[in-house]
Formats: sequence, structure tokens, C-alpha cells
Amino acid sequence: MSTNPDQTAIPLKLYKEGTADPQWCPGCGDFAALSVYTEALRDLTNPELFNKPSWEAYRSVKPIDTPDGYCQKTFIGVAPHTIVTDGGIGCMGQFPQYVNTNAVKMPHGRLLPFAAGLNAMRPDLTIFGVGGDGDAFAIGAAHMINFPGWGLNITYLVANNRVYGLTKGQTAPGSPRGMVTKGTPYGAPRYPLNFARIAVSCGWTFIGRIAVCGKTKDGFDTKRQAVEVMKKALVHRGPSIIIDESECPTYNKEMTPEYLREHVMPVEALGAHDPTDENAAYRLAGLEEKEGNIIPTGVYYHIERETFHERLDIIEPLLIAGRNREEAEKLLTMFA
Ligand SMILES: Cc1ncc(C[n+]2csc(CCOP(=O)(O)OP(=O)(O)O)c2C)c(N)n1
Ligand code: SF4
Ligand SMILES: [Mg+2]
Repeated sequence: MSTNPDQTAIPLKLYKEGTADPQWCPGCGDFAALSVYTEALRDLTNPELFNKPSWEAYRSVKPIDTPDGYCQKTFIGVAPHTIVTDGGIGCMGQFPQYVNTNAVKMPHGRLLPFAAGLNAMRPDLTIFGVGGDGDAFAIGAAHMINFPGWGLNITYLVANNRVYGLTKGQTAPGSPRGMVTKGTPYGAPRYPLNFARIAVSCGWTFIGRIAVCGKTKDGFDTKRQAVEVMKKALVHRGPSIIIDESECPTYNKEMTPEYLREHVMPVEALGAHDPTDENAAYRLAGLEEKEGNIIPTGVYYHIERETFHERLDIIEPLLIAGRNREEAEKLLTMFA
């Protein structure tokens, strides 16, 4: 709730206005992800998403077009017209249809190339990518590993329900070894990929992991934590990824809310963790493979490093000084 009389808080329902009714099965974890995303957007503001002087300078030259009724300076909550939700294919890929922002749906595994081009040209927009574990780490794996090195600024939420949900429950890159599905009646023979470890080694500069399953027996509120991780990822300048341990009650009968509540543990409960230490992030990511199958949730890794737009500092001074606009635009167009 706003305390400044000149500011109005965007109501949560605005992020749902005019959207389709979700077609997900009852109890699907994708509902929780949608709620985490919209709550984080409600709690942040546009200036917070551009918290560095260089971004402010860029925006002052190339301001966001502001339709009537939405002024980013007087609202708390991120103005929907400044956000692009970019989905892949799969159950989680339907996500952009259910949120009142600009929305785009890309072919299977191809949401990152679109996000890359858009962010290169329009760093003033908030770009949120969203898809499943198959979308990100099977068909989209080449993009997943090559994208972060560009230092572009997007947030990517990957729903790790450990199956191909939309195509009726085949094994996916996150499926545990031995998982029984129609396609693997004797149990999946392969070991799962470790997504957080891949993210660390490929240069994602913010890595979070969430699992929304209510409160654990120790009173740990998994939804509250997920919203906080989402907010940090959204304000992070650079490529941020959140691995969402998400339920698929229709095809993954093992990862139930009860199972998650027994196994999730906030990172802080496991002792001091330095999120700038990639070895520490790597260790956290490996705990689920050990006895006890602990799923640590929270921020695994968080560093600042030079971004794509900072590297192109030949462009920004031109824009800031307001000189030679044509030349700057020509350079930017090269990345369109
Ligand atoms: C190029 C291409 N190959 C295959 C498919 C079929 N297909 C649609 S969704 C999907 C897998 C979805 O699994 P995941 O990404 O984990 O999303 P979920 O449904 O589990 O949320 C596949 C293989 C497709 N749509 N396009
Ligand atoms: S099949 Fe699974 S992932 Fe897809 S909507 Fe149903 S519960 Fe959700
Ligand atoms: Mg999946």
C-alpha cells in the first residue's frame, strides 16, 4: 500500500485484466508461478527496475511511450505496458496468455533469441522469459548455454516439473533416474541434468531456485521466499534465471506438495552462503543428488559484471550527450 499521496499502488488484479482463463490442470504448479510473478510486479516500481544511472540516462533520451492512465513515475507496481512476457511451448509456455503485459509466444526452445534481440534494442523494457524444463534444457539447450554470455538483461523462469507436461508426461531433462512414465515403463535409465550447475558454468549472473508448496513444518513460507527471489531477479542487471521446482499432479506423481515440503530448505538454513562464490553455488546445486535429497531454495548466485549495453559504451555517451543521435541509432540497428 502506498504511503505517498502522489503515488497510487497498481492493484494485483490489473495484471490479470483482460487475460484468458488458465487451461492448466487443477493443482498445477504453473498457477503458483503466475501468482509469484504478478505479486513481484505489484511490489516493484519502474525506477527500481532501472536502478543504475546508466539506465536512467538511456531512458531519459529514449523514454517509454506512456499510454493515458499509466504514468511510471506515479505508480507503485511495474506498469504493464513496460513489460514483455516471452513464452516458449509447453504447459508453462502458455503463461504469457494469462498475464496483462505485452506477450509473445515463441517456437519450442526459442524464447531466448527473441529476448536477446528485444533487449539489445529496447533496454528500457522489462523482459521476462518463461517456459518448461524441456523448453529450456532440451530443445532450447543451445540458447540456454550461449545466451548469458552476451550480458543481456532478462529474467528467465524455468518450471522444472521434471516431465514434458503438454505432450502427456514423457521424461524431460529434469526427470529423476528411474522415473516411470508411459515411455519408460521400467524406469528412466538416464541421470537428470543439474540445471543450477549448468547456469553457474554458463554465465548466468543471478541464479535463484524456488519451490512454492506452502509452509514447511519449520514454518518456512515458500511462497514469500519465491516472491522475494523473483523481485531480486527482476531488478538484477544482466541475465537472471530462476529454477522453479514445479508440480505436475497429472504426470509427475512423485513430486507432490508434501514431498516438496519435506525436502525444501531455505539456503540460509544450511549455514552461511556467499552468493558471489560460484563454488558455493555449485555445492548447493549438488545437494539434491546426495542422501536426503535436500532442495535448497533461495539465491544461489548473484554477481555484477559488465553488461552488453555497458560494453557498448561507445553508444551510451553519444546518447547521454544527445549528440549524433543518427550515428547511435545506426549502431543500435545493427543488432535489430
Ligand atoms: C519443434 C517442436 N518439437 C516438439 C514439439 C512438441 N512439444 C510441445 S511441448 C513439448 C515439451 C514440453 O515440456 P516442457 O518444456 O517441460 O513444458 P511443460 O509442458 O512440462 O510445462 C514438446 C516436446 C513442439 N511443439 N515443437
Ligand atoms: S499436464 Fe502437468 S504441467 Fe501441464 S497443466 Fe497439467 S498439471 Fe500442469
Ligand atoms: Mg516440463
